[in-house]
Amino acid sequence: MSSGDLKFYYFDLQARGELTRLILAAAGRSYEDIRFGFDKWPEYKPKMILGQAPVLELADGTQLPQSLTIARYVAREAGLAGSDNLESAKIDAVVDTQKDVNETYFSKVFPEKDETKKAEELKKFLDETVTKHVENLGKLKKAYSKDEKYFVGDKLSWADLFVFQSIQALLQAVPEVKGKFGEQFKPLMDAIYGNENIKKYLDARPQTAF
Ligand SMILES: N[C@@H](CCC(=O)N[C@@H](CS)C(=O)NCC(=O)O)C(=O)O
Repeated sequence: MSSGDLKFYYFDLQARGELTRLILAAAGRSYEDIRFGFDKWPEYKPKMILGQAPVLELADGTQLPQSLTIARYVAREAGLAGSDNLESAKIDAVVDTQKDVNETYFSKVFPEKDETKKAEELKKFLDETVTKHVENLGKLKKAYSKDEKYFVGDKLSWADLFVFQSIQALLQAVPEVKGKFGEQFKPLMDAIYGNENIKKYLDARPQTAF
């Protein structure tokens, strides 16, 4: 990726933007991190290709929407998306597996207004969805990597960063998740926190509600 200007537009939140920021940080890629509050969104919305954020804008003005499309693009450019087509597919499988769980939480549990129903959904999410998910991630990792840290092959990929970010976000939203992930992801978490570029970004990033 050239060092020409790259602009990343998103709310001043982690949410759907943080994965791309983490990939760019891991790659040591400079870019303009354009963050806005909800009050400024009416100014930005008409400038975004689909009226939504995040958007990555390339030096020639091309806009890419869709958080995972953007993340996959920057990961490919940064060499964090696998060394061949099969490795890329394995990485996508981990990403899509994690995405399913994130969507279950953010579409079923998080928006529920009724306290009783919310408690039921949360219990089901923790006991069934997360338990199964941890098992599934373990299966993928065992099949795709011999390394104790990474999901695919023996180097960091954007799948690792997605699982890392998703666990962090889930922990922030549902602290009870902590016990569910157990120790099996500790080597990955340690490797990510131990990555100098990522650590620098994590230490300096703005603190946001989610
Ligand atoms: N599938 C899209 C969803 C994008 C999306 O829903 N963005 C929200 C913020 S997280 C947004 O732009 N909301 C404001 C609006 O639609 O006006 C993605 O993953 O990027």
